[in-house]
Parts: sequence; C-alpha cells; structure tokens
Amino acid sequence: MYRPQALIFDVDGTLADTERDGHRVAFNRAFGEAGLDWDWSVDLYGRLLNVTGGKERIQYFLDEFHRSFRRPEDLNGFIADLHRSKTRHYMRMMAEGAIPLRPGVRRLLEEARAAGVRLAIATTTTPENVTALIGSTLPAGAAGWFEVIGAGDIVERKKPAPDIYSWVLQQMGLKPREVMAFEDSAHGVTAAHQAGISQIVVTVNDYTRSQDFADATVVLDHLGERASPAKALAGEAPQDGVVNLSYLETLFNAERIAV
Ligand code: XBP
Ligand code: MG
Repeated sequence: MYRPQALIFDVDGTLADTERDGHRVAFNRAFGEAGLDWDWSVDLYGRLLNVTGGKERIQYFLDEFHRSFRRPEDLNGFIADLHRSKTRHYMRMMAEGAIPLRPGVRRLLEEARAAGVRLAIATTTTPENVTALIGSTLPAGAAGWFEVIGAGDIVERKKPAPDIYSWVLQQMGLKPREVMAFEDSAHGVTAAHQAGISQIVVTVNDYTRSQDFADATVVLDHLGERASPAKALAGEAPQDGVVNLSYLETLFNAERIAV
C-alpha cells in the first residue's frame, strides 16, 4: 500500500469558509475607511472570485465593474494601500475568531501529523492571513505543523497558474505524484493539476459548488465528521463519511492501479 508523503492544503474555502464572511467583509471595511462608497455584495463577490489575489481582485473590479471610477495617478499605490488596510481588517476579524475551520480539517491535520505525513500550504492569500487563521483556530504553534507555507506574492503568477504548487513541491523536495492536494475551487484544481498533481480532493462551498472539477479525484461537500458525514458530488465518498488517511490511501492506490 502506497501512501501520500504530503498533504498540501489550499486555505480560503478549503481550511475555512473565509471568502464570503471574511475577505469580502474586510474589503468592504477597507473601502469604507478610505471613504469609498464601494460595497461588494455576496453575489458580486462571487463574480470577483474569478480573479485570485486581493490586489488583482480590486484591479479586476475597476476594469470590469466600475469603469466610471476616477483613477488616482498612482493606481498601483492606491490599490496596495487599500489592500494593506483590508489585510489589517481581515487579521483583526480572524483574531476575534470570526471564521471556524471546516468540518474534518483539524481531525485530518492531527491524524496526518501523528502518522508522520508531511503538511504544507499552497494559497494565493497574504501570508499574515494564513497565520492569523491558524492562530485563531488551532493550538498555539500550529503554524509549525506546516513544513512549508506557500502564500501570496511569493510567486509571480497566482492560481490558476501552477507556480505556488510547483514552489511548494520544490521546497519540500517532492514530486507531484507523491502528494495530494486539497482545494475548493476550479482555479485551485487547475493550479494543482498544471503542477502535475493528479490526486486532488475537492471540498466545495456555496461559491464553488457548480464549478467544473473534471480534474479532481473526488468532489465532496466537506471532509466529514462522524456526526456529519461527507457526501460525494463526484467520485466515491468515504464509507463511514470521514476523510482520513486510510481513505486517502485508497484513493492514492486506486489511481496507481488505474494508470
Ligand atoms: C484565495 C484568494 C485570495 C483571497 C484574498 O484563493 O483568491 O485572493 O480571497 O486574499 P485560493 P488576499 O483559495 O485559491 O488561494 O486579499 O490576501 O490576496
Ligand atoms: Mg480556495
């Protein structure tokens, strides 16, 4: 029986449902603080998620949804300031415990740790946001559970480009076929797949449920707990409804047999 050597997690939407009630709200608070009357509704934010990365998302909003805005001369500086303010608001919200981890996440992380399966993060969000979420939802020092945290501007091209996954794999000295990736969005799946990772577990949320996950190994509603079992939207859910190492090993080996 082969087992994955590492589990690589996306953060937003995967470890926690941070987009609608976390990032979106933090953006709006930053806009208000800057005296802007912009208000990103739940629906509009879903469309803005087409573009990953907060600075890139503000630029996309101006290009596609608010062309009449009189742009300041130093647009990049203006966006960077707004985004710094958004990050401050977001970190404050996380410190207040605004968003919990998704079902099964802590359980799987702890099981992997205990079994010596290496852990890493590959995300487009700002590094401070990752440590703020981990700090408010997991025991002290839990950022150290992750051997590598690949985040934000560390690579030039954000998801759906494969760069952040390739960077994490390189840092860990692992090949794509030795790992499993955990994602919530089509952009995330594309990034992992383009980096050569074929084992991709998707847990959807309201923003991503109807996206195309043809390259995923399995699509679930969440990672499952005994009291609220995981259900599959595509592929085989775990029999007991709980995504654990034994289930992941079954997926991992099924693919080897199929190849
Ligand atoms: C996450 C993102 C990020 C966050 C905002 O995508 O797209 O842009 O919404 O983060 P993924 P910043 O889950 O695919 O990594 O504002 O810090 O960029
Ligand atoms: Mg995500």
